[in-house]
Amino acid sequence: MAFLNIIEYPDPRLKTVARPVTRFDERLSNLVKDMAETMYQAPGVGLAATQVNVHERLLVVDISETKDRLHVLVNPEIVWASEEQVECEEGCLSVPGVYDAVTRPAKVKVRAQNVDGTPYELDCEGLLAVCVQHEMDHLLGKVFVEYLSPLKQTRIRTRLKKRKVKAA
Ligand code: K1U
Ligand code: ZN
Repeated sequence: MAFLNIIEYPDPRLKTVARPVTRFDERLSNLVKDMAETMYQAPGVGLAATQVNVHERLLVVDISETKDRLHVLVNPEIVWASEEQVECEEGCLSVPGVYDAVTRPAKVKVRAQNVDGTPYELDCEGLLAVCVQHEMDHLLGKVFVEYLSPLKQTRIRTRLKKRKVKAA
């Protein structure tokens, strides 16, 4: 297993739209293991393949404190979303140090495949619903800061540029 490099905003590769996964092979199961390890080590509660520069429809999520409830979603699709919306503070491993409120459907039902290709459905609410929607946005090339005002987006870009210069 290996830790993968997480791409940071505003890297243009984060805008890539992921293609469906078609091969459920050893390469996929190794990628899932590496993504899970990278997410736990970061630490984070979710990670989309886009963030590790793999442009395939795959994400991992684990919102448990015990880090033993990993959800692997291959080719996820939202098949139902509640009318009820919820505002939640979001963060992103690709936008380090930035947290802000985003409003999304409070509950979603997601159809996905597991690492073997077996289809299943997942009913999500609370942080799981927020996290799954956030990760699915990554697969469409969208980062949560795009829900914020243009002024906030400019400030975030400036802050991250300064952070990068300082780290160099
Ligand atoms: O980068 C990502 O997409 C992962 C992101 C998921 C997320 C968190 C909160 C709301 C929406 C989406 C993170 O994991 S950011 C880090 C974080 O929130 C966290 C880290 C350690 C423990 C608990 C939470
Ligand atoms: Zn993110």
